[in-house]
Amino acid sequence: MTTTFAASQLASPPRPPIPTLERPLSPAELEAALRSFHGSYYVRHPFHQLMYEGRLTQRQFQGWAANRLAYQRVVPRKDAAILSNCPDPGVRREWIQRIIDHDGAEPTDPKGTPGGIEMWIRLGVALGVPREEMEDERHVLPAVRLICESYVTFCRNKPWQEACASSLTELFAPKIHQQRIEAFPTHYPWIPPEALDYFRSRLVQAPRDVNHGLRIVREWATTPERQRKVFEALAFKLEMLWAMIDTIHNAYREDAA
Ligand code: AHQ
Repeated sequence: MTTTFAASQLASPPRPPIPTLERPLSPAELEAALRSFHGSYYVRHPFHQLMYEGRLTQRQFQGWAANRLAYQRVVPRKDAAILSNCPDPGVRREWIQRIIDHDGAEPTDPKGTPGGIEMWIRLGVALGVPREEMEDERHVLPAVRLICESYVTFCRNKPWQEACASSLTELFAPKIHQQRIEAFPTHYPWIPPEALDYFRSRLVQAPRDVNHGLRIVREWATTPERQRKVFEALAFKLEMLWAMIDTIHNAYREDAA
């Protein structure tokens, strides 16, 4: 008996349902509705489950780190796109910190405080990928590059408030960073402790960034139409992250024929 798709285990969670709104939600209701999208966050993806259960191979870790650098490198570019569309100096003054967090305040020097992108490269090196092979992106898969570029295009072309809303997948990110900080020493003793530095930095930066993104969204999205756009922006980014990890998972499967 063939299994219909509907009956089969979905390869990914269903796209979060976009609420149909007869009336505007209050700011608190809007935030709660955004948080209810947690079930579509890629922390639930099989690749991340393998990671937390101690079942990833070094090769899979290396493929993940090398490909995820493409994502880390588009983050400041998408934030710059948001800044270019935002006319509010107060918002820009606060949002620009994200670019500094990723690029670093100074050109990287061995003594300086590295930015997030340099810390991610160091993560890849700690996992055994030569620095040159991280930096030249030779291992980045075409689909990963396209998926990451779609985030820049989204933030370039959408109203800046909707682009800010797409960053709110980080509502769910502290859990994913904490799980890595716990799983790596437990299951992967071969990974040096400095590999966790990036995730520790995000445990501080992500909540601060989420607080700002929520303030923007709660203030701007006061009509059913705008609230629907905010839900759609978060749903886009949830699917973008899921597509990225799907591509990495399938490219480095150990059970692939
Ligand atoms: O390292 C990450 C990061 O700097 C950001 C910025 C933020 C955004 O503006 O979209 N999202 C994000 C995320 C980072 N790390 C991801 C991970 O799994 O390590 C999670 C990701 C996110 O949840 O959007």
